[in-house]
Amino acid sequence: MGVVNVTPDSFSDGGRFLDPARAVAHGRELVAAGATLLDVGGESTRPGADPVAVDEELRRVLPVVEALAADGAAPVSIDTSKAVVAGEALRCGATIVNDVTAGLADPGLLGVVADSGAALVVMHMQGEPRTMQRAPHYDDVTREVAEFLRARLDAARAAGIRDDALLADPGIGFGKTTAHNLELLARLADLRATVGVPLVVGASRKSFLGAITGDDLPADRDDATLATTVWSFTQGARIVRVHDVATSARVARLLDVMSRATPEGVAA
Ligand code: PMM
Repeated sequence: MGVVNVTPDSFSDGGRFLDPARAVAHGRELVAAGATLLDVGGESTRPGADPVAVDEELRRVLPVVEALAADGAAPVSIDTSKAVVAGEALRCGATIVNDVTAGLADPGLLGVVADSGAALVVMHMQGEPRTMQRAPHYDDVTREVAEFLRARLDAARAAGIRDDALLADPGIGFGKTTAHNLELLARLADLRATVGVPLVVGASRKSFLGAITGDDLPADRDDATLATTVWSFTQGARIVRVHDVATSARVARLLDVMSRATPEGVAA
């Protein structure tokens, strides 16, 4: 899943693709680099970010969703917590809603997804972006994230979303310390087994990687991100959400071939 942030303030690429034409061109580059999904977002969720008004979010994302969906080269996901934005983006051709609040921020969102037959990513976050990194606390981060995701998946099913249209995401960096992020990654296979739907992992360029490697700039964290791609896929994740698609897509192909290798050659 390639990231297309149409925002002035995202942590790694804020302001680079605020112009719709540039965002569309970037999405097309990500597909050429091997993305099989595109995630378009118009509201930054970085720690401390301010909320964006619905009109502004619509103005940012709709032309980009419409153009990329019309290309038909990769399904388009809309990264939003607002039911109106989700609904309009689905009308413009998006087929997946990626909600970092798992349907909690806007009570109408799950119904909009259900009515359209779209897929839904429910993500775990402790707190809200403005304050989530102040003092995150868990007794057992993996258990608590799994319980939250299971409850939100049940809410999605109760709203009428099909089971095979559901995905879950532990929300790396969302109300979590470096230790919490590392433990979630270490126990990803357990999380996958407990949650019971395909997992999305978004570790790309996040600050916990810099805390380990010493890379202060997000754009210098792509090799660290690649390590999380390999780890996530081998631990059972289905999708990784990344900024640098080319390296993760190449590695994903290689992992797929290796996983199918037999003494007679690579199984179909
Ligand atoms: N991370 C960001 C935004 N949206 N969605 C999901 N499902 N998972 C994530 O980890 C996630 C997300 C923040 O990263 P960005 O500012 O580079 O988009």
